[in-house]
Amino acid sequence: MKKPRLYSGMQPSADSLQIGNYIGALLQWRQLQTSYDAFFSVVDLHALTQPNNPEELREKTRRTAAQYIAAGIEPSQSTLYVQSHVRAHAELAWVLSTITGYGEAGRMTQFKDKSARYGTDSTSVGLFTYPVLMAADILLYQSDVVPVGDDQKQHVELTRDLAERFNKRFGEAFTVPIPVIQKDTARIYDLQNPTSKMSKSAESDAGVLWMLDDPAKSAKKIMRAVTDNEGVVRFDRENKPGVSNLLTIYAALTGRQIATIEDEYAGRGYGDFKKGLAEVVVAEFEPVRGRALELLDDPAELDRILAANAARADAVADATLADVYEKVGLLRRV
Ligand code: ATP
Ligand code: LTN
Repeated sequence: MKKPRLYSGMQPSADSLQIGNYIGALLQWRQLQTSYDAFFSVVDLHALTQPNNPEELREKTRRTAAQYIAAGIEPSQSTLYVQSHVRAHAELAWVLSTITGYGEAGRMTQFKDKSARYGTDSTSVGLFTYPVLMAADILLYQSDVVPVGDDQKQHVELTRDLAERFNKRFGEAFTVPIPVIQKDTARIYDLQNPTSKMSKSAESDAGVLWMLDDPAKSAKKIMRAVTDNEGVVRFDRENKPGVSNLLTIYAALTGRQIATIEDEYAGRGYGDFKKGLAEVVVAEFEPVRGRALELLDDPAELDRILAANAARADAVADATLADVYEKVGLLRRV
């Protein structure tokens, strides 16, 4: 039986991924890749919507791909590739943009937030059409499911609308995808500011646990994480966001229940608890970091893996694009 298709991706917006990307995305991806025909991309075209140093963007793209593999995405099993290597993304995005309403795109909250923050003159058209490119990513591969964070749900809803609209107007070309929203328990917060989401592009890195950081540095950040004065290791997101966040990380990495961890640390202080967590994090990240650095030591080999996977992606994407071009009435080049 054919496996259902799965599509997801991350922007190469930092040298290292952070533990939220690992727990909230990569751990799920790793698990899902066995039951789905999975496509995972490093969405470098999307990353162009932010200012970048060209050499650094290239490096971040390689590093992000290496971390996917190091975290257990198998490039022989899943199709792990760089978005810009597959020309069809930009081409389908153009066609989809012609059936996207101006107002419809303007209602995307991510765009509204960013344009409100920076002003329309500092907000590019690329940022405006970002969700259309994302729709192209997903639809090119006839994806059935798209695991994403809550913030991307609206973009997948737009993708569904565009797929249905196109199918109705021009004939069946696309599978209508279903968003799979990450569980709340997979959401990780900043260690210094435990009510905001941990993020690769956080302003300060004091509260961010990087996958590629020196383990001693990560341990130190955990020891310095913001907690509270109660001194009891207890999950209470509302009143104890710091401790609750540390418990979430602990539980996600060990597969243990939060209640079991609370019991283990009953009557012991935060120092002990943090030390325990630091050991867990370091033990989890050490092999991942080692493997990622090893891959990055041989960029030519990594580039070969990415090229082979891009060829696989090309085959699927080109078939969809050819069908779309035919359906909308573009003259075929003979
Ligand atoms: P940026 O700051 O560049 O937006 P980010 O670290 O917030 O980056 P994204 O690239 O937006 O991460 O997201 C990649 C994947 O990681 C998504 O599936 C997203 O839901 C997940 N993710 C990101 N941050 C967290 C977090 N703090 N907790 C859980 N999942 C997260
Ligand atoms: N916008 C997403 C990244 C992304 C994506 C996709 C996710 C681009 N294309 C296709 C799933 C499917 C983000 O910022 N996390």
